[in-house]
Amino acid sequence: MSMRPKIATITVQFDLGAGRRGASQGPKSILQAGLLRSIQKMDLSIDDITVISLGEVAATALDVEQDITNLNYLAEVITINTQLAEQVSQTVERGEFPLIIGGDHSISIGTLAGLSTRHKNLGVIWIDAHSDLNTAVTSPSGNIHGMSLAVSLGIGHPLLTEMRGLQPKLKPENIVLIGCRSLDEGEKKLIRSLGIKCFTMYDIDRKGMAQVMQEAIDYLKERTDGVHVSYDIDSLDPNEAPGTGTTVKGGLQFREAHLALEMLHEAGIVTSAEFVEVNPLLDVNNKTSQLAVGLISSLLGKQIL
Ligand code: HAR
Ligand code: MN
Ligand code: MN
Ligand code: MN
Repeated sequence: MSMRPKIATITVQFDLGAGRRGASQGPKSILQAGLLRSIQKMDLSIDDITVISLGEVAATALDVEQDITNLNYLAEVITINTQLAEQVSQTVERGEFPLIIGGDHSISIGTLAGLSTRHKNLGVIWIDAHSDLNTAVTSPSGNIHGMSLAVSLGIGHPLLTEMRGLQPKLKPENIVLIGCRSLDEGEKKLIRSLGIKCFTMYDIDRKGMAQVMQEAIDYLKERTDGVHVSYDIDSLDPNEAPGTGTTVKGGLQFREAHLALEMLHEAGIVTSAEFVEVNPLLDVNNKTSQLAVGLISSLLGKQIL
């Protein structure tokens, strides 16, 4: 964020993309853990918070069949993401920095659809234990939070992929996955066939986070017109982030997670970000919400000294 634009926080109270309830309460919990105070300490200017929820909108009013095979809560996912895409699009048109707080990871569908109105060559750093590259055909669960990256590539149900236009929102060569350690067979095939750049936990162990991030930054810098950071809190080890719905052992350590975001800040390439999958109902002493506040702050430029 070299020009330090105004930050527009968009909270999304939604968890029907996930297999268990609770991530809809992530935004409230992260705000209670002191997000705004932490941002204000950094002398950044922030806009009013926009709150998005299903609220009174009857998802069933949508002309979507309720029992499409293996796409759980499809109508609700479409409803929330259509609203989010509109808000994100307005934010970037105002020249502000969208900071989206989820909610489960299905909200990336709306975020990326909204960003695509401004960025024709958007880069994405997807930090996650998973790759979220499933379709209704390959998904073991039918939960749409495991499909959002595929949808943004134009792969999936047309009601999802065609949100705000027919074009795919992303190019596979503009994506970097970081922290993967739980990939389904269909996802592995897609990563290989599309040539998506992927730094698994093995690569992080082998090279160290600093080198992985430097490679990711160098790779995206030369080919994109902006970089979105999509941060799934389950990228961290469950010992650090117990408050999330699909924990996977062997994840990022506290300092590795911070270092990645500190380096992204320093690189000055990030134009938007989202933090997802904090589930306060599963948390221990608010640990995961506090962690999220710290991580967001690192990305926005908080320094130790
Ligand atoms: N790959 C599994 C599925 O599609 C699990 C995905 C789960 N969770 C997430 N996404 N939090 O990153 O169901
Ligand atoms: Mn995810
Ligand atoms: Mn995940
Ligand atoms: Mn700075």
